[in-house]
Amino acid sequence: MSKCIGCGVLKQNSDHNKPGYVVKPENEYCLRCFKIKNYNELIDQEINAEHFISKLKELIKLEKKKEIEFYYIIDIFDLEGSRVPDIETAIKNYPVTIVINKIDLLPKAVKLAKIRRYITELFAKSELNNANIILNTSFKNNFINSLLNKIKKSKTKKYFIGSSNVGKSSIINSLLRANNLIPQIVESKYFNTTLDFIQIKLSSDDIIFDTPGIARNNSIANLLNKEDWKYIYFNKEVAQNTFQLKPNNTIFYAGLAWVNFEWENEKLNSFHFFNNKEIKLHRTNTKNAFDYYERNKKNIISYNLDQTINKQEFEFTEKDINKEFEISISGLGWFNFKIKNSMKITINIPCKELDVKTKLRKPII
Ligand SMILES: Nc1nc2c(ncn2[C@@H]2O[C@H](COP(=O)(O)OP(=O)(O)OP(=O)(O)O)[C@@H](O)[C@H]2O)c(=O)[nH]1
Ligand SMILES: [Mg+2]
Repeated sequence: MSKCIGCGVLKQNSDHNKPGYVVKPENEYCLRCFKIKNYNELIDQEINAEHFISKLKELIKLEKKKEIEFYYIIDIFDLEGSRVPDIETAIKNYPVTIVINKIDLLPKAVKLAKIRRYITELFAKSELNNANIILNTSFKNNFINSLLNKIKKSKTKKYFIGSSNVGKSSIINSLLRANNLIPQIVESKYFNTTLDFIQIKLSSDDIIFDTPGIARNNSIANLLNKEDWKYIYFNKEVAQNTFQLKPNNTIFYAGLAWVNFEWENEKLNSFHFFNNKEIKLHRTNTKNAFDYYERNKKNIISYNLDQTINKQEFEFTEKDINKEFEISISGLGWFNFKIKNSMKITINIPCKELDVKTKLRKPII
């Protein structure tokens, strides 16, 4: 039997619990893809990250160096959480284009040249310091057309790789549309939508491959019911909220996580939050934070809540005073601020096991 055109996995009709199950052999989409496409319903199918990376390494060995290129896709809303160090190491000696996707989520006023400089600086210190960098969104024709032109310039086989949900399949479907072909790959807000390599012919000599993404194990998405992943993977520009905080104030992300702020004097300080506007922010006093969480946890969107509060603390030294920084939380967005004397910021996430990725960085915007 052939492969499912939605996720790339080999079709079979003997076991409906295994990937690729089709009710009738002539169906183009497997049952799982059919359900995602038509009912937005997921049958979980984990991808083994190690298996994918070893497959990628094997493939690299087989292909001639001049004949392949990698398009490494990253989600701008989860810049750190969507990078995959093992992939970066595997492809570093090949031509690589880093595609910073979902830039439609950034505030319209942001200058793209500034974002490009930021990303260039970020990767200059990495193994991919020779890569091309392009900014992209799957939803805007001008970006997709310029990506299409770039792809058509060389006749190499192009592999779209990266972690799950960065938008690999969405970009390829948009490229198909821009080339007057029919989009066919399944896209969704769930991790591991694409299950195997899918070969796509944009023309007889423009061949691209969609590949399975590696699930983001460090994203706060993992604390939510799958139906609630719309809070993490969304299509509207991020909201910007500024709070004038006093020391010992706390900001809640809809009860999903909260951030405590402390510093030395009683002066107010500004904190600018960038997040999905569907996740409401709430200010309270730190001494009331746990009570607030206890009172509200029934009404909030996470399911894996725990009495154990995972805390990540950020403290700053004197040399950083008055410098601007920001902290990103994988899946939630980021907030920026100016460092003050004895400032301490604590991120609280109610979970025992999940290690949500947070990062102190220079402000991106
Ligand atoms: N805002 C925004 N969302 C996007 C963009 N591209 C894709 N998405 C959304 O991101 C989610 C994942 O998209 P997919 O195309 O399925 O991602 P993928 O990288 O193929 O994921 P896997 O197959 O699991 O590896 C979906 O909810 C898409 O609608 C984009 O440019 N901007
Ligand atoms: Mg995909």
